[in-house]
Amino acid sequence: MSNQTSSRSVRTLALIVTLCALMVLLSLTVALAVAAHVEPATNDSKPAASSPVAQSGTLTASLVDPAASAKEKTATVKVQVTGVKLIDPALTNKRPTKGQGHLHYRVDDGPVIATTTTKLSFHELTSGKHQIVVMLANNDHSPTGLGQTLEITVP
Ligand SMILES: [Cu+2]
Repeated sequence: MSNQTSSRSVRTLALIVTLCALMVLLSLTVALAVAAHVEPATNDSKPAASSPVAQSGTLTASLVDPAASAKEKTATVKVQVTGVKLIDPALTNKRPTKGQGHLHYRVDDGPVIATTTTKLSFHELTSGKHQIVVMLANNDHSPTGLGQTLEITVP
């Protein structure tokens, strides 16, 4: 009789452990999904990240007055885009569309700035060499393949 009771409590314990493991797994999945900015399921048949749109157009980026700006620890980037309309991705349901995109700016390993502005200044740059990457992104933030890397050396 005591054997039966202990085997029942072992089974109950195993069940509790299994339930706990499931809960941990579930919350991990949710945390990962949030971390990866996974979109809630929509009517879109294609996942956004795996459907980059090849844009036909040009992107030309240049530094405005680089020598004088560098002395002020500043870099001002001016971008010219042809063939693609710059549009706020929030207005597009993040669906990649040919002829639509926005810009990504990034200094060194800093955060990516996503914007439709074609002129952007970076201040308080540290002394030394910096890389500024400008690229045209699709509505889903995937790269279009158009982009340019600029370099600036702050004294
Ligand atoms: Cu983006």
